[in-house]
Amino acid sequence: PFLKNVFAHPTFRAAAAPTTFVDNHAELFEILPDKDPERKVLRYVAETTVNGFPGLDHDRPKIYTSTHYEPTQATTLPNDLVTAKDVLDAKGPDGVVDWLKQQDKVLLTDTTMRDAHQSLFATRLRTKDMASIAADSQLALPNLFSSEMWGGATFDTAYRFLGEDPWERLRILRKKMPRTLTQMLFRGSNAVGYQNYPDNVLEEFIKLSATNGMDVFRIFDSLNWLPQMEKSIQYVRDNNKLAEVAMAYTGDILDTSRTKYNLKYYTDFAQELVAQGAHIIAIKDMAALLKPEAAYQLVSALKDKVDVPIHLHTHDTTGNGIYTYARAVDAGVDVVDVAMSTFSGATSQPSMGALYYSLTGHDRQPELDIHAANRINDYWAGVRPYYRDFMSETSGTQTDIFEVEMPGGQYSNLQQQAQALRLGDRWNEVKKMYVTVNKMFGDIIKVTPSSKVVGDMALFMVQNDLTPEKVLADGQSIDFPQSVVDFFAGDLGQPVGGFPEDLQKVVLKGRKPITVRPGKLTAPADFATEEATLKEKLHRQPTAEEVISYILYPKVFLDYMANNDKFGPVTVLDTPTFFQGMRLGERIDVKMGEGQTVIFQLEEIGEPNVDGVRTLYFDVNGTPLEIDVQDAS
Ligand code: 3PY
Ligand code: ZN
Repeated sequence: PFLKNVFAHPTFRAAAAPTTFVDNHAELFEILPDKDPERKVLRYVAETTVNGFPGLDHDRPKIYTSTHYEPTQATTLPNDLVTAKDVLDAKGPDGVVDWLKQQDKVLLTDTTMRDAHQSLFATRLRTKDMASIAADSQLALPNLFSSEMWGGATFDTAYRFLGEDPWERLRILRKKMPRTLTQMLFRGSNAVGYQNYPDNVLEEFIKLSATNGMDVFRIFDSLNWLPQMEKSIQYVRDNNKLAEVAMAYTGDILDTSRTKYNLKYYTDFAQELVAQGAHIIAIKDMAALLKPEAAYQLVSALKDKVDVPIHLHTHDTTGNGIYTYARAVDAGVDVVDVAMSTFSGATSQPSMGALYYSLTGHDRQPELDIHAANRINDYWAGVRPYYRDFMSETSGTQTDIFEVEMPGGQYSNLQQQAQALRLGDRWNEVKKMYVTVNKMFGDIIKVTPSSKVVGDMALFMVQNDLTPEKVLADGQSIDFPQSVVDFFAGDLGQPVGGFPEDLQKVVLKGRKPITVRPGKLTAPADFATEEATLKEKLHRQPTAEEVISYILYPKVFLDYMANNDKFGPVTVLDTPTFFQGMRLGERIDVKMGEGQTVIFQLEEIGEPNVDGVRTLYFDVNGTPLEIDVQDAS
């Protein structure tokens, strides 16, 4: 096997093996270890069994779902059915816009596979658990407008925490739901990241997303600054896909004392977005601040002022979700975002079933086979417990968010950051400080990544016992968090009404802020060079998707590749095993490929030797196999 490894090595094959070749490639001496995928996956299982999944308590009991799930009976969609995806494929994005305008009932977007798990359990939902239900979901819910299943934080999280290729997820789901519109959240010039990217990176990313199967791009900017969205809108249109452009909702249009983000602000903004090429306008209520009457007024005003469909997105954090949707439906909203009941509520979206039932007797009640939806929900109810370790401790309704204005997705994250800084018991202070910081910053839109800037500053001020007065007085000698400096330098764009100048001065300490679109000043990415660099690192020709992922997230991507090399296709493992490893005596079936099931049985876990190495004894399809693992405890 050693010689086989040597001969297979690209450098050796290129007949360029220098005398240091063997020194530099110690991995070739790993003869038995882990050359075939199933050995690699077994190594992952062994390591997770001994040392647990990073950040998780691995002594928790391993649970498997016991929920009964009844697959959808039908195997094909009705002949006379025309789905939104059919319309897009036949008539393009303008065809979908016309089709939407002809619908009398409110349509639904199912966010279960993106925002719901991003908001409830830190974006950890695995592709395997989505793929198992995707085809059945399409059969059960053919009248959906779309399924939001990609983008936002799912992209980096897949690589970072799940050992998964997000592009593969997109392709798998696309294939299983060929007649459902796929939808993603796209952070404008920040793409699926937290910083500004060059225009040609946005262009390439959108093109690849479209060719891999994305239909609807919900584009937003974290400061509602149109210049940060112009390019993305154009690129989506260039690919003949739907540019759904979002206005992030903040403040309260019903509060006449708050004049910055009032009804006129939103209707003017919507008109600008339509002029810029938006096919659909989304109202993105990420912090659940849109009260029912405000929804009624806002949707009515938008229906009056713009001639494109309106798609409403909210979270249920503040508990007003269903009522807000019901009033938006009264006002003629075209589409609303809901999640499968078991993935709904609190920081997630309102429940699909609850909305359906609440609109009983309403002439715009969505077209939905509620029993079929409930069957799909049974599946998700079985999946949810696998992710309990990632659920936020905070559950239920939080009406204080009406004042704090913190997005659903940020709440648990910031709380964890506070705990890491030993500020866990000062969480209420952090929340109050979040409000204070927002005021100091001039009342800005708070959504990824601007919400992160406010959160970073709030933590920093609580940690250092700072007040707004102290910050202004002593600012010249304060070393502010990097995200705060970048924000005031204009790297995220310009906030509504501009920056507060006195604070900007102390934060920047003489650095000159930019006032133009950051992408205007950013050099384009050099794809050929990036590709060559990556080729060298991977010892093979990278795909276009790998190159763009490397450009967006160089370290995250390379770490993923290294892990993938070591542990193989861990996506084949069931979720409890992926997070918990195996228990002594346990037996699992691992489907390595079509018709290729391997059975792992854990026979014995050896005591650690003097170096802390344990030997795990497995039986793999009847053959004994030992794996040594360094016990890190
Ligand atoms: C994201 O950017 O990921 C969000 O969900 C913002 O609301
Ligand atoms: Zn959201």
